[in-house]
Amino acid sequence: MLLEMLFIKVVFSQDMATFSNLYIFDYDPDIELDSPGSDTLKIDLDNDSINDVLFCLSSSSAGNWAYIQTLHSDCNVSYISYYPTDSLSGNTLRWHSGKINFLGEFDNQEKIGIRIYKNNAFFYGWIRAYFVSSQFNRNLFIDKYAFCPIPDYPLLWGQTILTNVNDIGTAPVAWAYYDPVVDQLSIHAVKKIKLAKLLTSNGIVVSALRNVNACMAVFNTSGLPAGAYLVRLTFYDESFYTLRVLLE
Ligand SMILES: [Ca+2]
Ligand SMILES: [Ca+2]
Repeated sequence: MLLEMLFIKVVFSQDMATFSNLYIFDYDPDIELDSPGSDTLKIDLDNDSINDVLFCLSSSSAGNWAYIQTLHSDCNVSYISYYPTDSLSGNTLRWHSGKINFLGEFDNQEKIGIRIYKNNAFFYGWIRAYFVSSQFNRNLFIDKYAFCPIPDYPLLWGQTILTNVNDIGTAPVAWAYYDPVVDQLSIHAVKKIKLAKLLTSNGIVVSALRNVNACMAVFNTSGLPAGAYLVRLTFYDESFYTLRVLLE
């Protein structure tokens, strides 16, 4: 189960990267770590194919300890417990590297800030983790994370999903990737697609994929003239989303 989730996550988040100024990834269901030593979760926040942090548990006589570990020297973590209103780029936070344990706040939630240094700038992101009591122990859950690819942006922890503070745009519901070499237009969405229609800019349906039941739908574009097209998505909650795509 966990392996399957991780696989989905990796494929999904890599595709998420290119089309937004704030990437948000919300695990559904949340990732649960409950086995010290064997259960781990690696996250590549900035989507550059280099994992940035790892979550794991380690057992002790007092129960499981939860750890977050930075996986390279340009990544730091901070706990936001004491300065909840300051931005991640503010100077009140202490940034750590290596393997650091965390306990959760009073509500069993841990607000984790992430800072990545590259191209002579800092980039910020955040992770929400929490604990749930299980028998005599606490299991760790990773709920969601976000990353802002704008250098030095004063991102708030929890922006935008948890606080609804939304001054730099939300993550897209869906996005497209067109590969002219294999004549494929892939549509990726944050929730399962029920129906995907490819339409000309005049609204004429060129192709329709029904009962997709996945977060990705792939159109074969061979033989289609170059130009602007629309992709109309219907989800299982009956909401719609329309994307404009260019085929060359
Ligand atoms: Ca990375
Ligand atoms: Ca979640």
